Amino acid sequence: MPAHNTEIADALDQIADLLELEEANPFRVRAYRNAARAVRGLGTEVAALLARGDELPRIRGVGEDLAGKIKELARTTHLPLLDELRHQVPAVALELLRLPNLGPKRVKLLVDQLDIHSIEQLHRALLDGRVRDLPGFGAGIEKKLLQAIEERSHGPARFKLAAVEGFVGPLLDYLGKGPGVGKVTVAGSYRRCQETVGDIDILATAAKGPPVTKWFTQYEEVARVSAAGDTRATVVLRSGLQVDLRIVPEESYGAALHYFTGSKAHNIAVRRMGQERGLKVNEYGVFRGRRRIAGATEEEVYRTVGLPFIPPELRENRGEIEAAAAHQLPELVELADLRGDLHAHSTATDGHNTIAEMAAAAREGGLDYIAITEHSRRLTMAHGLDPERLRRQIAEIDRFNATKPGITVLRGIEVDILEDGKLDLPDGVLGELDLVVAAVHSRFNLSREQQTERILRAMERPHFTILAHPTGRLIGEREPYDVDMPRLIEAARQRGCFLELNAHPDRLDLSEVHCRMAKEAGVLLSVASDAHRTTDFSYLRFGIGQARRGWLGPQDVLNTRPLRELRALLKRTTA
Ligand code: DGT
Ligand code: CA
Ligand code: CA
Repeated sequence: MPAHNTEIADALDQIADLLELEEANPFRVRAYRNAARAVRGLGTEVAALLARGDELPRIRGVGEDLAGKIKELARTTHLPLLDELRHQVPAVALELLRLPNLGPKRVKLLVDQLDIHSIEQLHRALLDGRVRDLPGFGAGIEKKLLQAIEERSHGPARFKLAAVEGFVGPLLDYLGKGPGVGKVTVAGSYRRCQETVGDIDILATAAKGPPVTKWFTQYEEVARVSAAGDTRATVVLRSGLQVDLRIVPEESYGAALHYFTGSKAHNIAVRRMGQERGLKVNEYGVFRGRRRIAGATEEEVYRTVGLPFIPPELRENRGEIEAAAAHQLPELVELADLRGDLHAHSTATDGHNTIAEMAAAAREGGLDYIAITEHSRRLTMAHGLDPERLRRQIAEIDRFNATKPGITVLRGIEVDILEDGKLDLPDGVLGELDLVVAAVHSRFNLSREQQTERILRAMERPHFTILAHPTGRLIGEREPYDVDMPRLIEAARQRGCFLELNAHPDRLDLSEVHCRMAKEAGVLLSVASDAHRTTDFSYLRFGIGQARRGWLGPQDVLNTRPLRELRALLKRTTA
């Protein structure tokens, strides 16, 4: 059975960790790490490439031997080397490596110096204060480890929406071919486009349930069957993702879809609306006494309780029911409304494609303009631009636009907001640009007051246009920095500048709540991909999901504007 790229990459990372624990040659360790990163970033499944008879793309630092191992992993999900290494290291080391901040070096110290043989022992050692005094540890790491161990007992982690997407499509296709299956749809938090999902909920219609649940449990990606009955089943896929399937008759489809889409809070509020009319609403239909009066479609369910259809992204009981009852639901923005993308990188800094390639991909995707916004010099790791290189890029963009490429490339920058709120490039060169996207990339741990002041000061700079990824969070990895968002929004309103809704699936930054706050203040949002390669423009769809959850309509989004209108809005900030 072929492996997914994420599985291959995890295996390569694990080999690197284990080699490092064994104090293997650092170059060998690094080769595995590089290979893992490269495989994770590939746009196509390695297994699919091999199945077509194509070769692996060339990966820097990956020689023939390692490429052979990647292929073997792709084909079989197994590698004798990995099994061998796993036997050589103590079992607890593997578990410890999964905790945050614990790499091979620290794991070795814990095992050798504190004689840790289980997570429980580590927990006790942390509580006793014995860990923080080890070299290379400290109070910060102590706190993070305690937190992680305590969170482990609160059940499995949630999955990012984008990570789940790849599993949903093939599963729906498979179920669609099941015996007697009519409709198949995904419901739950996934349908509501929540940024993370706990599990996948799938609804299928069929006259007879048992053959369908059997078909479901036989899906090749299933690792474990947790429950299988006549009309429902729960499985865990090889990725660790849980999937719940419900099978209902056609006449209950709408009611069941409504029920399993949730959210629970929305369901309860709708049920209450029904009760006020003497109706019972559940997953089988809407009933007056014992008579079913609705249930085949969601529209029907809503209509019987006196409401128009409510889009899934709004179903959180955050005022959507009241708005629907008053016929004041917002018109929600759609992917097709976007005319451009105002945050993208190229090979000049840490992107993987040239400006021409990025522009061609964006045009293919139906966009009329993109802004190239490279990092600034402070980000040396990303090879950030200094004024001289930025001016060269401006000239390059002008030459490119002069070739009439069928899309307009705007001259931008993603300039660093320095610790003191100054921007990382002088006003002179910033004034030569069409827009200045500014972002915090350092000192995430300032106090709320200091962080807010820092950003407010940056917003006051003469050419500041858009605050990129406004809270700096990485979903599941880095908490947002502490900042007074209502104050930033108010400042943006007064200043006439904009906030970004970064659509990268690891970021989705701004949150839906802050999106709605910005909308209410009249501050436009730039829904932007932060593309580092041509395929990344597809991230815009995640940004649109988040925008819809934030009640945004086309008018609330900066980059739904045609180019001419956009230029006028940008001028407000750069002139
Ligand atoms: P998740 O999986 O944690 O990301 O979030 P959901 O919303 O997908 O929740 P899940 O999978 O537990 O249940 C799917 C839907 O089923 C949920 O959105 C609403 C509905 N549901 C589940 N439990 C209840 C309940 O006790 N009452 C009501 N009214 N609805 C429920
Ligand atoms: Ca769910
Ligand atoms: Ca569920």
